[in-house]
Amino acid sequence: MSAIEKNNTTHKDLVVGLGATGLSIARYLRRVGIDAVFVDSRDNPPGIDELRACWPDAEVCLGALRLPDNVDRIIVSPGVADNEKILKKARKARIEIVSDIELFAREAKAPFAAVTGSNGKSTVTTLLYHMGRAAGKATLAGGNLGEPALDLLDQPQPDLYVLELSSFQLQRTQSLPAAVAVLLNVSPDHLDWHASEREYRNAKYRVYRDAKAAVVNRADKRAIKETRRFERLISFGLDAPADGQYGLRQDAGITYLARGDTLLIATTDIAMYGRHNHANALAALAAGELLGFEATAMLQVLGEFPGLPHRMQFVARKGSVNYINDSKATNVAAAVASVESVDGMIVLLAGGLGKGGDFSELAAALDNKLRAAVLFGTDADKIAAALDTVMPVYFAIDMADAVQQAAAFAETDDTVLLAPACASFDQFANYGARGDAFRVAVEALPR
Ligand code: UMA
Ligand code: ADP
Repeated sequence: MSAIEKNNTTHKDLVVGLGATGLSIARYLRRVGIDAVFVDSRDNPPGIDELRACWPDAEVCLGALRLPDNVDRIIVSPGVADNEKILKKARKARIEIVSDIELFAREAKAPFAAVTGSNGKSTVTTLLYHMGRAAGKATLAGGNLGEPALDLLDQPQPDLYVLELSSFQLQRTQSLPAAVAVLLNVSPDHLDWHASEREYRNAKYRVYRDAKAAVVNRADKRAIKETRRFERLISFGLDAPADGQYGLRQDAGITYLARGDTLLIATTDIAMYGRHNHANALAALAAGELLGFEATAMLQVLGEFPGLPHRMQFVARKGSVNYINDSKATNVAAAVASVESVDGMIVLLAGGLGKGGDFSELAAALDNKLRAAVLFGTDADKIAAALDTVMPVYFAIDMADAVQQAAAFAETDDTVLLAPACASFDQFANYGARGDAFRVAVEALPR
């Protein structure tokens, strides 16, 4: 029985959103015996059938976000922006507003690592998951990665949780006593949700607030400031590392991941592709050290883990041209990292929902590297306005059209790179569906 139920039998929560998070909140409240009412602005939200199955008499209000009377606390799904009227009203009425992550942090009985950043979160979270297991610890991973955090609490208690956290989740989390907090990088994103870039950045830095140890990116001055209080702090970066820190070192023309002066693994022996993944590997090694993982176990994972699908994933070589799927490059900084990871000329496929991003940085990264750009989706024009200073751009009606045009522009040994710099929701269910459409279109090309 939960503390709330013991002390106050009339306590009622309002759950906003009936997607993956809303459902996990429903399952959690059911487990601990707290009453709740559910709202979603959609008439037919994705989780409605499952809610009815697990909580048949649940009170549900669909089609608009109305604030019912007599709710004591609001648990909000991450996709619901802070400027929604319902949340403004609740703040005025001084009703507590929390994320599922806040509830997780209050309930979790095992230590957890918290991983955030604008890009690389899923990769580092998954690396830490595999490293934890290779080091002999029962490890569970979830959060923004896919499996909602509260669902992890319904599984046998592990030695360690690894949570991927988005800025949306962090913004509504007041207490987060992570065993280790990792902030990978901060670049503008989600400016359609956050009130300002400053608010977005502040949400990211919250990851450090109550943590016991921290991993910091040496290139981020503000992050360095935010982590001054930590006694247990390790930095990572793509420069040469000082004693006890992680970075890159050269030896006899070979680049290595290194800890201080010690060479750990040649970058060519890492199974993941791309320079940004060297940064991700270094951050994971630093976090793993703070979590007590053995170096040999962590290095074995780096030699074997090929990266997640839709992140710099090699699809095929057709007609002497390489096709790479980086559909998860959903913001400008991620697409810049993909472009910088490719040697040689690129035919870029990009477009979708730009979320207020500044595409001029993409143009700068593509200078002297762009054979052609084929653009699609809602913000294709905005990207075109930035890129046509670099090369002429072309427009496609769908992914099959985009891939066919790209194949015609590409020359021997070029790379056709899907790195959209945008979210996918205008044309696809998600970035995975967009990457799958790319793969299918590439497979349909002649050999
Ligand atoms: N929505 C409505 N009306 C509502 C509630 C939601 O229209 O009343 C819309 C939202 O605007 C959004 C969509 O429904 O477009 C999904 O929102 P949600 O909060 O219900 O999302 P969940 O299904 O719970 O999934 C969320 C994360 N999604 C978001 O933050 C948008 C998932 O991350 C995460 O895996 C899941 O919780 C479990 O923790 C996905 C994501 O895109 C991968 N995250 C963003 C990113 O990585 O950039 C932050
Ligand atoms: P996230 O979960 O933060 O979206 P992912 O690990 O899924 O991060 O990677 C998403 C995309 O971000 C990749 O496909 C790549 O384009 C880019 N990326 C990954 N790691 C980094 C990094 N450390 N710095 C910059 N870009 C990165």
